[in-house]
Amino acid sequence: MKNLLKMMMVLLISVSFLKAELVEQSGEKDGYDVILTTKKSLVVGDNEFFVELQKDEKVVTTAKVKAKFFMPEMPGMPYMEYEDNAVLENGIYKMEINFSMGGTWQYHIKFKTDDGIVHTIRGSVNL
Ligand SMILES: [Cu+2]
Repeated sequence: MKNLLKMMMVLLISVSFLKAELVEQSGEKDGYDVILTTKKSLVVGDNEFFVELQKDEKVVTTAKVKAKFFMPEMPGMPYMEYEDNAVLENGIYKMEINFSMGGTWQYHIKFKTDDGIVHTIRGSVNL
């Protein structure tokens, strides 16, 4: 009986590991490589997102980065959005985004570079 319980625990744990899906997306805009990641799978509530910016394979740490995550209006649900300005930590821009529900959230990540130009990259995540 004890062994069965142990086996079920192991199964449960491995299933939850399989379900843990980290965000890892990359895109390119105006010669900049943008890498969006999370260290945990997305949840309803607060989530940390990390953005790495590179140009010509060099890390760019002088940009102003912000993100907007939003979900269009649906039957019984108004348009929702959440924005945050990133904070630079060890060469990586960090943001905290609160998701009020599961589903597909679209995002716009804007980064303003030294030349004053604002670049926008678009995508979506699921939770
Ligand atoms: Cu919704």
